[in-house]
Amino acid sequence: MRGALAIFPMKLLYQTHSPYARKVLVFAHEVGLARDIEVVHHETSPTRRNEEVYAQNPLGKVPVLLRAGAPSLFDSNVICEYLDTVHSGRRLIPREGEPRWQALRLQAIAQGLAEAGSAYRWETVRRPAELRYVPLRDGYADKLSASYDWLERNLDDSTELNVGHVALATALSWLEFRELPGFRVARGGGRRARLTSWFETFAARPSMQATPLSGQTHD
Ligand SMILES: N[C@@H](CCC(=O)N[C@@H](CS)C(=O)NCC(=O)O)C(=O)O
Repeated sequence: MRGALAIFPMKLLYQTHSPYARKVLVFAHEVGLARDIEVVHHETSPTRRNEEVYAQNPLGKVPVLLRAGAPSLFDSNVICEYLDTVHSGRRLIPREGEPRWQALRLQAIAQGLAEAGSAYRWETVRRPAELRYVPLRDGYADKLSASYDWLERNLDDSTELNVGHVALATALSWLEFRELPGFRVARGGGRRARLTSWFETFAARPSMQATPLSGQTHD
């Protein structure tokens, strides 16, 4: 099953409540590499330095992939790119043509959802109350809502599974886990039935069931 370039064993600096770290682990499950990766939980926050993570990633963020005898890899996009080269199954990051651009665009939206959700959390629960800025919170809520609407219109549920789907499912799952403005119901009150149905189908996959979110942020 393994490609010639694989460097085993691999260790993943992970966080049980990170959408980005879970994206990598779900990806690993989907391509059959999960058993080759040791997963190590780390708490990270820009207000609480984690030296072990900083030693591998100067941004101080997880996920980071450690490979025997090779440099560490980050961020989640790069790690997924790497993992996709070390299995011999169907590539989840199409190598060329429109399927590639569609998969990467979906991944970009998913990353943006997680980023907007995280920024919203700073303006609602993470920053001390006196430092929160309501217009910024509302601006991030707009990004979430507009992106959910876009996905409801544009998500092509007939496309073969790709990295964009993995990124989207893990981002949506995390947004619900953190009780952020939700994707199931639009601002006008109508249900985003297509996105919801797609998510529920994906969330039932063994890769998602094997990687539940848990834990609190430590700032
Ligand atoms: N673009 C990065 C984002 C990673 C990220 O923001 N990770 C969070 C955990 S959810 C983190 O470690 N944050 C600590 C910090 O910002 O200092 C990726 O896709 O991997």
